[in-house]
Amino acid sequence: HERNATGSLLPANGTAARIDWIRSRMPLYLVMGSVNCRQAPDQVLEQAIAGGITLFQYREKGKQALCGQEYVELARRLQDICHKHQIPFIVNDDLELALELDADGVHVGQNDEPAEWIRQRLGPNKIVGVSAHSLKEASRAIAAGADYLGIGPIYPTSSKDDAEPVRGTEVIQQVRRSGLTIPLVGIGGIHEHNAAPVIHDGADGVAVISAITAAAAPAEAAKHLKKAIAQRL
Ligand code: 3NM
Repeated sequence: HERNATGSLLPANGTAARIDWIRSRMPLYLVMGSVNCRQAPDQVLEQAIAGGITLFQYREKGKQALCGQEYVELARRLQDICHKHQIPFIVNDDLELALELDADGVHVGQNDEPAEWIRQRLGPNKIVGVSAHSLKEASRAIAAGADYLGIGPIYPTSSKDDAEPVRGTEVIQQVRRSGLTIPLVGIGGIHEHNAAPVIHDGADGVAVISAITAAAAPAEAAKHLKKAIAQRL
């Protein structure tokens, strides 16, 4: 196995091959930190990979979030698991950690460091993801060099304290209707029984926290989500 799941494999910026590659990673995107897990995060991630997730984001946020050395150590362990299975490892909102670990990319929200800056610091060989909650934010993120968008919250979520108002798939539809073809996932309250409309309305995949991390059997939960999505792709 290659140590870096993407790195040299990621096609050059602006090419159709790169966009296809990123899109192929969108179907089932697990976002997770220790706070979200009922079992050891390492085990949840292993099971989620066994169940078929295609991309992973380390998002260590919330009151009980790890910090300092523990935060970095968990990141390293989860990155190792991702590498072992060739799943790209994305870091949420922490450029310095991503650089230190040589992560595959960074995901930022609207209140985090600007995407232009993230792209400039990471260079062209890494993945930059941006959360967008409107067509305007989506267009700006694309201009800033985003490789993919996370659009949400699609449904009510209890995994993010400062979530924006629920918009259903409206913003995804607006983005697609305006002709933007950038790879994108829907996020927020998505589970196996409500994932299909998200894909139907234009997303390339779904990003989930609790549907997998809070499941009694994360591998089964991931498998069922994968199935619900595949029926629509
Ligand atoms: N971002 P769950 S919603 C991390 O709307 C995150 O941008 C959102 O968790 C956004 O799958 C969200 O448990 C939480 O609802 C997703």
